Amino acid sequence: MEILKTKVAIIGSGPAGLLLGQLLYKAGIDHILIEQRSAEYVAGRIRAGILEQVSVDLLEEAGVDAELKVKGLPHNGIEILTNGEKYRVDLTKLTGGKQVTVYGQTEVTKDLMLARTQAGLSSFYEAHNVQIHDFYTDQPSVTFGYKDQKFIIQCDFIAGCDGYHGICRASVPKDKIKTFEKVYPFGWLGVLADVPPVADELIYVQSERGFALCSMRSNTRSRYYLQVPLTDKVENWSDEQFWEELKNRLDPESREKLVIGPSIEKSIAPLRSFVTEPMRFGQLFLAGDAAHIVPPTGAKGLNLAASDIAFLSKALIEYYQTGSENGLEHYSENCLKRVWKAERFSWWMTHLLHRFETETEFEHKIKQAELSYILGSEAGQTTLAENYVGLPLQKAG
Ligand code: RFL
Ligand code: PHB
Repeated sequence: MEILKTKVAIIGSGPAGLLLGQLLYKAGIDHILIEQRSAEYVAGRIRAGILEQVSVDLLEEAGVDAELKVKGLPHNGIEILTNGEKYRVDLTKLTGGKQVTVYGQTEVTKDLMLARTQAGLSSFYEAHNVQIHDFYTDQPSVTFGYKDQKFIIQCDFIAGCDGYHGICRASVPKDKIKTFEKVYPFGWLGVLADVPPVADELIYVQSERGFALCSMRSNTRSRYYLQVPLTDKVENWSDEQFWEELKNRLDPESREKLVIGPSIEKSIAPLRSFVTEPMRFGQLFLAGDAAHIVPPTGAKGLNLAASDIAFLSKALIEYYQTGSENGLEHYSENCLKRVWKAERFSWWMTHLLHRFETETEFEHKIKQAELSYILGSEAGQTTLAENYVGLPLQKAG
């Protein structure tokens, strides 16, 4: 067994783990990253597409925003289509100048992985049997297999950035953790295609046939989603069927403008709301999807991972630079305040824009009235816009 020593062991090489690694590196704090998948697999995953300003600022602070500055598309508004009518929510006007940036999670991941390679930072991809130990003591450790060798990392802290299915949250004793969950009775069928987007801005579609979303990755690459029953299988959806159904959910103008083409990726993602309390367990800190999941309707998943890392990186840097544990002690509280607000917003957008099989005609009418109120009132639109561009990071301590 080879013994390694470091300050922070980071489990998981998604956006949360990579960003934490980069920020610690910038601050001169030694760390090791352990990932169970291959680097190619991690870099190839197609997921989120919208960055809040808070996330863009953090990527700038981490020194990995060169590509983002060139290729990111600033968006000042979104459109919502309901009852055959399109409404524009002017995000920038309603929030005193804020905007969001279209830049794929795939690109964020690639930029961070490249920076890591260039800095020669220590990473173990394709690690197997990753286990964490003794995190309620001041001598936590991580064990894993890599190639034919066994490793133990002795560290001060473990950052659990290993996503919803990871081992970090699962290693916490049941009596020390509380989880909150809501599973939705439908999923999103997503298609990525090299065709120009149907419109300059994202269109969120509420229709009698179910929700749809027209998004993009660039001016030549589109990302579209359809609400589908959980029982649907991706292999039973041909490209033709996908485009046909998307057209059925759009307004005549967009239907006319839609450019279709072969899919380069197609997948179904289930929708879930999930929160873990607390997010700190001794020397183990959970961040990102390891601690919480949101349905993608509010575009918050990746952004929440980034804001957790903003709190965690600052707390660790403060600890190593001054010896103060203030940030570490308030980590859970600081994150969870923002997490619950993003959970509420994502749940509300999901509830408002999707068709639920179980909803009564009365509930359906009430939802239509709520959407009509929100879109018809500046106060209503401001609520939506403020949450969509991202709430400020507020610190408790
Ligand atoms: P990630 O990206 O899931 O990364 C976790 C990493 O940990 C690794 N791992 C382990 N490593 C070592 N040992 C173990 N035992 C391990 N177990 C797991 C995994 O291989 C992985 O590399 O979590 P992170 O960093 O917290 O980032 C969060 C975001 O990825 C996530 O919130 C968003 O992508 C969610 N999400 C979406 N969010 C949006 O805002 N808009 C979207 O359109 C959107 N689409 C999606 C999504 C998530 C999806 N998942 C999780 C299935 C579509 C999908 C399909
Ligand atoms: C995406 O482009 O993948 C995307 C955009 C906005 C969302 C969800 C996903 O709300």
